[in-house]
Amino acid sequence: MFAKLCKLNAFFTLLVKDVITMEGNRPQVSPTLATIETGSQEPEVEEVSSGYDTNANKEGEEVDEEIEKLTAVLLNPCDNFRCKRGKTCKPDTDGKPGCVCQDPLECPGSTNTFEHVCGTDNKTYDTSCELFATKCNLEGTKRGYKLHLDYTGPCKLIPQCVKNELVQFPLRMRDWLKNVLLQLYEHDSVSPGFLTPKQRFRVKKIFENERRLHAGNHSVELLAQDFEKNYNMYIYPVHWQFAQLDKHPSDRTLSHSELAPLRAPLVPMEHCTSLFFQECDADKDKQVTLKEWTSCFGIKDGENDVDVNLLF
Ligand SMILES: *[C@@H]1O[C@H](CO)[C@@H](O)[C@H](O)[C@H]1NC(C)=O
Ligand SMILES: *[C@@H]1O[C@H](CO)[C@@H](O)[C@H](O)[C@H]1NC(C)=O
Ligand SMILES: [Ca+2]
Repeated sequence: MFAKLCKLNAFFTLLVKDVITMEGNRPQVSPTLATIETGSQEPEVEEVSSGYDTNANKEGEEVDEEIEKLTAVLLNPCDNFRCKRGKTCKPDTDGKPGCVCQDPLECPGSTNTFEHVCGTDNKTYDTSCELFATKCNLEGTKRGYKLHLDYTGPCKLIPQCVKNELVQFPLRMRDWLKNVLLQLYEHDSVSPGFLTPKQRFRVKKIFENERRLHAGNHSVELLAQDFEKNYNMYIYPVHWQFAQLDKHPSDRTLSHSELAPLRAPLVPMEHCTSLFFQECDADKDKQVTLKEWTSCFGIKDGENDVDVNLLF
């Protein structure tokens, strides 16, 4: 029972929008899927942010360029004006830019099936653009309120997750997080930029540890054994993943939309994903705190192993 674990998050946009997939607990970087817009990656800005630098002493040429830019803005007030997903910019009668719901029919069509998404209404949308545009147009209705992106790919029958499988899920995921970091470390050694110096320092210790379990298709028993034996190696990877997701905002809790980049590509491949994240929110407040997260992965709080200083 070693289905693929697939992950995609903000961090991996560094890998030129690659996806890290995982077969038999061995992560592989594959340049196949385009980033899937789950919505949480981008702050929901509605303000103009064209960033004119008014202080600088500009040379003539630059001034010309600025004037050209300003003229363009006057002609098309929607240039550089960003709207949140599902909306599009439209100038009002005074020519001021504003955001209105996008017509789902105006979304660019999908170029391959990877771009399809399944909504919480169990309906397949051609692209995430179509889903969010649909949601926007339903604003104020119950159906609109309940519509979210459930997972990437077309809707399909997701088998129920049974207790025994649910127990195995964090074991494999924990091992996989460690392997993803180790792989980033190796990429970073060839061309720096995949890890920050602080991250690199942490992962180096795991990488150089002779006793570590190497990536492979390991049995659940071996994974459990290794967790007991090499417990310390798993602490940072679990914190690292939390920090990668906790960015909108960085408040040490994960909302549904912050979890989405990890959850959405994983659900169609790992049928226990949804239940796992549901159960992870122990107090059912729809937010996964650092304590809840680490506890889901077996990190012990009692011995100061849950450490906010490891969130980088
Ligand atoms: C992993 O090993 C199990 C048996 O130990 C086997 O059934 C499964 O097909 C293997 N998966 C991969 C991806 O090699
Ligand atoms: C969701 O849609 C898929 C594909 O149409 C179907 O196989 C599945 O049974 C549906 N799931 C639910 C819970 O209705
Ligand atoms: Ca957060």
